[in-house]
Amino acid sequence: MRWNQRKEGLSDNRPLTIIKLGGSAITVKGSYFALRKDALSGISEEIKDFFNERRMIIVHGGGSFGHPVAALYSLQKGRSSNAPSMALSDVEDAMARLNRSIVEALRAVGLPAFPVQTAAVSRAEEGQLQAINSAFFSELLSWGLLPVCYGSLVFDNAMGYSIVSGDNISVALALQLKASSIIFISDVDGIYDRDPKAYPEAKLIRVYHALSSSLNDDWVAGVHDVTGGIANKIRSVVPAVSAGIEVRIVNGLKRGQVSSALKGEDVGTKVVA
Ligand code: ATP
Ligand code: IP8
Repeated sequence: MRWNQRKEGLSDNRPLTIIKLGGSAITVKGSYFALRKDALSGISEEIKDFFNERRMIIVHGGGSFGHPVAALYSLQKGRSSNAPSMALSDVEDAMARLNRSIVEALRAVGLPAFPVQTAAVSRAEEGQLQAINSAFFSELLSWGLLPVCYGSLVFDNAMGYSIVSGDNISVALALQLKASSIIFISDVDGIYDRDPKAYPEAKLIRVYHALSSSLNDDWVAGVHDVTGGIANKIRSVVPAVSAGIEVRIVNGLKRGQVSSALKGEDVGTKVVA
């Protein structure tokens, strides 16, 4: 059997948007296994309104499901963490549970969500995503499905395994499948000049120049975050904005922001090269 699949299905020229459902928006980070059900339902409703006019792939983060488990065993260090095999099972189980809740929320509003186990379709090298079977996602899209994958433990040619962020998976899929846009949904309005939670006077940056702005060391990852938080998000989008893909970061806790981003309106932070 070859991976390069099918000839059947719909031919579809609608633009493709990758939506990264941030763990900060759909779970309570800093807690354990705490889902924000209302936010998830609201975002699902907003996504539904645009499903006819564009193709979409959902990628979600770890939030209070994957991150605390990965952090407990230092799974981001790969085999040098000496973690028991049960820890690898635990982190996949945590992410699969979150994935199920998201798939249920999307299906509840009538969206044909289709879960994809990231580890089964991807490979890493030194902690970086090295390959992802984008042809599989294409095939799902051609059947009118809404693929839902996630940041995950991925088997790694150098480290044995590592943790790959949903941010990096979003960008890799966007580049390979020639997406027109990526929308990152988090729990704040976009990129600020400093962490808005720690500094209430922080200013929102409406247009962030990813190539010329220097990353601030204060933009630390939150408790339990093993993939580098907002700083990794900014680093990971550089290849996407350089390729002309529209990238926006919006607040999933404010109703209407996801819709605005899907309409192409000026909301949150636009990241440019
Ligand atoms: P996950 O990795 O679980 O999917 P996420 O993608 O939603 O999470 P985080 O990696 O947690 O997002 O990054 C968002 C968080 O980054 C916000 O909750 C915010 O408090 C924090 N943060 C720190 N510095 C900044 C900054 N300069 N601008 C915006 N947010 C910042
Ligand atoms: O939250 C990490 O993905 P992210 C997923 O998108 C795990 O960085 C397993 C912690």
